[in-house]
Amino acid sequence: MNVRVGVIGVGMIGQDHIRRITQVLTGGSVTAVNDVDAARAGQVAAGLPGAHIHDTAAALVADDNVDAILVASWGPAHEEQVLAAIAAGKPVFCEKPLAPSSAACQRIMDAETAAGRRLTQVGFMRRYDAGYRAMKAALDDGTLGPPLLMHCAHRNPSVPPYFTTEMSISDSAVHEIDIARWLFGEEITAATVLSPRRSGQAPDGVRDPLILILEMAGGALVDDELFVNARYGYDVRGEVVCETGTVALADTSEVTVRTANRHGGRVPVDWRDRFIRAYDTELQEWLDAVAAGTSTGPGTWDGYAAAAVTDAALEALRTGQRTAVTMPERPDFYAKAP
Ligand code: NAD
Ligand code: ISE
Repeated sequence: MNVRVGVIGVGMIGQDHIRRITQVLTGGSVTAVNDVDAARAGQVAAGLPGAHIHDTAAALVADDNVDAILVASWGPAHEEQVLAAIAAGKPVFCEKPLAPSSAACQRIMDAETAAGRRLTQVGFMRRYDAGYRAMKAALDDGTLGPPLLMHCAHRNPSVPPYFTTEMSISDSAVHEIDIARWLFGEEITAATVLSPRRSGQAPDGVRDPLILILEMAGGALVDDELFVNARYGYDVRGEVVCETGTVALADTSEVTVRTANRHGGRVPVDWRDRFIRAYDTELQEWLDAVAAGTSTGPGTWDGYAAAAVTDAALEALRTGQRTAVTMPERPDFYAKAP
């Protein structure tokens, strides 16, 4: 089956996903686009023969030539667009965050539960990265013993002008929040945010770097350095310390060059560069699942749980206090696959 995809939001990642669906992956085509920036929608559609430009996201969702929806608009627009897809009974891939608050994610969960079918996949692409997958296999294997700590770093060279201190949590740290839940197979129970000396490279009003500390249900601690104006490149690190060993993400450089008594490698330019294969695998598996009428990847519960932790971390950022995560038990409808 060829899955006809309608894309809402054709900015940086929307265009990158269109490129991979049309040029890299199999089993999908892009038949419609929508963006509040009509000129941008027109430019992108010009490169997609036969694709229809819709004035509204609702019209795109209703299009009979669209089997599935890819939402890559800004976070605050996600809720309405995902709800429209669910109401139409169409599978939807939504970029992270699923929605900016746990209350908004709860409304999506309610709608999906009422529809009786898991239709939503959230863009937590790190779960598809070869490095994180190998790390999870090493932890699940058990030979390293129980995990005690995880050290993470999330460094961006720079961020767009609209980026706020809060977005270091809601937009960036949400990836470590999801990956920690996935790696440990546990929920996060509390968050604390520390704010060290501010980098002179940070735009006015932005507190950068930050340290986020997450408490896992099983007692392990995760520390996450968020440094979104690190300048030198895009650098994502992770190491889990267990009772009898550790497992760390390897250097992503393809080669190491040695010369003149020095050695060095490449640092990725940005997230597209660092996670290119993960995005490919993520979207290929989504297309395959849509074609098969199933649902596989991180879903609405994962988007909700990440938002609940984000809510707590934002409160911790505001107050300077350790903040407990408020979250119900995982509903049966979202039970983990056996
Ligand atoms: P962007 O600003 O480059 O693009 C967003 C596009 O959405 C813009 O063209 C904008 O005009 C459009 N848009 C905004 N509101 C809209 C609405 N209501 N209806 C239709 N179009 C709308 O941003 P981006 O960097 O591409 O980010 C988009 C989303 O993808 C965000 O949720 C972001 O967090 C996520 N993202 C995920 C990753 C990842 O690693 N998984 C990386 C980058 C961005
Ligand atoms: C961006 O939205 C992403 O999701 C990237 O993966 C992340 O590294 C970056 O910090 C975010 O702004």
